Amino acid sequence: MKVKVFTATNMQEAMAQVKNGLGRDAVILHTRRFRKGGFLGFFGKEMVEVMAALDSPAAPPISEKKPQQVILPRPNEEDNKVTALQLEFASMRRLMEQVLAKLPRQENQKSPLYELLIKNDIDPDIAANLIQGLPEDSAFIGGDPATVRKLLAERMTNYLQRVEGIVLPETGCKVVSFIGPTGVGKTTTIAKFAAHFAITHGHKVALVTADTYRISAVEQLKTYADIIGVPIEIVYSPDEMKAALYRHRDKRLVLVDTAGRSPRNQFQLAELQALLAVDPYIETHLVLSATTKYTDALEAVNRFAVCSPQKFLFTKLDEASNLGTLFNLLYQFPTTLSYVTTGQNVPDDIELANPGKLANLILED
Ligand SMILES: Nc1nc2c(ncn2[C@@H]2O[C@H](COP(=O)(O)OP(=O)(O)OP(=O)(O)O)[C@@H](O)[C@H]2O)c(=O)[nH]1
Ligand SMILES: [Mg+2]
Repeated sequence: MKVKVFTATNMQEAMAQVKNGLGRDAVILHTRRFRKGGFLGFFGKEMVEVMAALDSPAAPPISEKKPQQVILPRPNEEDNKVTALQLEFASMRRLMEQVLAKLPRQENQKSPLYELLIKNDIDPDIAANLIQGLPEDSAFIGGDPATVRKLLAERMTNYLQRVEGIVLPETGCKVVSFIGPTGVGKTTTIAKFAAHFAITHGHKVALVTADTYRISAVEQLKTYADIIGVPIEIVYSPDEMKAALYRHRDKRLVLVDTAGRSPRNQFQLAELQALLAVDPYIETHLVLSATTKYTDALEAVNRFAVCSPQKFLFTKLDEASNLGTLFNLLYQFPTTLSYVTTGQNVPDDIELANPGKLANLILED
């Protein structure tokens, strides 16, 4: 690994030096502000120091630590957040379903609807529960199998019922942050929102990025901000975050981008938690890709619970072969669903989640 220290009169200049010196894949290790010259640190010129590193290609991969104990969220969170109670409730429900599913129910295995749910990666225990009590004999309800399927779709819709997008208050500023594993589409989704609220609806919007881990990440959002014509702030610490939010208190909407975090890195998650704790009114959306395996997504939800997200946002529905992960998670965690994204195009490929439409997609052959 190549490590270098850069000094400049401001952060932009320092970042330009990092980019020139180490390239776009450089990783920022440390930043500090200090005064140069003057007397006892007074009257000196303010300078910025950035320590950055570049992984040499030959370096062996850094192995992830083994998953440690789950950090539960602060006990006094509001009801609609993924709280410790919700996590406990979800694991109790899961246990109960496992017990129920073990009871002899031969008909499950024969039911074509059960098979369809399994084919669409619905968790077997959840699938068994969903079809329980549905009329087995379609002749019983007029000889129409489509009616049984409709009943099942309605049942599934109930689990997806809690939907709310980004709702701006009558007056004042709304701050929405986006957290989630790496590469799920947080930054692209923020660009979609920025264009939607600023260009389509003419609201005053600002972007704040705390993703200073990679030079290219800052540039990615900056490019969108320039195209859309909204201001962008780059923050390196909770204090800077607080100051940036204060500076943009005249905006209707401030969108906060964060660095993609491995759900297994507790240190990174604690950093993220500290950043979002500067303002209790920040609405946090946990961004998850619909292409993620259910068990991995479940782990991400458990780990990111430390940041108390209020809403789930699912990306990459266009790439997912089915929506099993999305449904399984919302079945386990009765959390509000906000948007789904369906492609890479900014600003078009995003929509408010539609429970009925999603239930029917889940039941597609
Ligand atoms: N197919 C598809 N691709 C998407 C969607 N949303 C984002 N992407 C793509 O996913 C890739 C990663 O997107 P980013 O927005 O950079 O993801 P991120 O979560 O900000 O990534 P990190 O900041 O590295 O954690 C890009 O190639 C996006 O174009 C989507 O809905 N569908
Ligand atoms: Mg990003």
